[in-house]
Amino acid sequence: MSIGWFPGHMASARKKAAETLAKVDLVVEVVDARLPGASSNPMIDALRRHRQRPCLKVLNKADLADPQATAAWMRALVDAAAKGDRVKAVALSCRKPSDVAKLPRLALELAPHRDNALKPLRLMVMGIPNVGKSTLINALARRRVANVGDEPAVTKSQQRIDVSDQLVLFDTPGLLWPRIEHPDDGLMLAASHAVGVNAYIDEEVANFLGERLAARYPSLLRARYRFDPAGMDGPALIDAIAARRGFVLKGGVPDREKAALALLNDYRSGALGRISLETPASRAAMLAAPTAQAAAEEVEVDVPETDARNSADPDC
Ligand SMILES: Nc1nc2c(ncn2[C@@H]2O[C@H](COP(=O)(O)OP(=O)(O)OP(=O)(O)O)[C@@H](O)[C@H]2O)c(=O)[nH]1
Ligand SMILES: [Mg+2]
Repeated sequence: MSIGWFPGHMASARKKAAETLAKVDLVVEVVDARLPGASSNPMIDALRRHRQRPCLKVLNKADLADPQATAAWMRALVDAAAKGDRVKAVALSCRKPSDVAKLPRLALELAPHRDNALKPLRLMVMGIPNVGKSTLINALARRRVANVGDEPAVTKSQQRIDVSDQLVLFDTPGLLWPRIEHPDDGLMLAASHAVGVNAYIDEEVANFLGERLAARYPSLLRARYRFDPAGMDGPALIDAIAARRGFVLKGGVPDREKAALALLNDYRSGALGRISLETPASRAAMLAAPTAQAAAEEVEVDVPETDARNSADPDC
């Protein structure tokens, strides 16, 4: 299953963001610390590179992520920054004011010419949906200036907030991109509630999530649901959750839909514990493996090449 979600308001938001980029000093790209690779939007990267704007990457919701995985991501991002990419990274939780307080100083390091009242630092907060952009804006402004909510696409239009003489912020609508290349990226994004609910089927996303959790975090599953997930694939895990929770339809059939939603909600809210869906190593392995579509295209290309070889002069 390939998940995609690029509704009309995102196309307009992309256009508006491209215009506003000309008027800001840097992009604060908020990503989800539980999936920093999958939640990094290549379209945002292309927009800010086009305008040659530096980027402060915020791995937000670090309170929900596996601290070891976050440390590995930070090492990888620091290495990338050392290659002169004008990108800095920080892992934090917008729910912790002391974490957010570090941000303006880090941003100033990327735009040192904007450190006086005549030239306020202008930050454009961008990122995928539901990752905490507006929460970050409110925390930086220290008052409620933007709507927040635990669903994708709460912010539908861009908003400028003049926090002080020194700081101007732009809140922007969450952006995905028109074609998510790797199916696992779409599944990780949907599992983490960054995708509109009509763009995927809960059960399919929960099958993927369940399988990944059974492989990487069996003890968290055991602690939450009180059964041993060893050797279970996604569907078996969903069935076991349904049985354990008594989610049963008429005729004793497991209510897989309800169990799937319970698993998704338990992951999203942190009730299962601190979980990361990818590490730099797992991402590198995923990117190295051909996607099903690339494999299909390769087969299509191979056929005429073989034909051409067969019909060529055998002496050549
Ligand atoms: N646990 C945790 N939850 C967070 C954090 N930051 C934000 N949230 C929650 O994430 C949800 C989405 O927050 P928003 O600030 O509305 O996200 P957004 O990126 O502006 O979303 P859109 O406007 O829909 O693109 C809300 O329920 C927030 O309370 C964090 O650091 N940790
Ligand atoms: Mg928002």
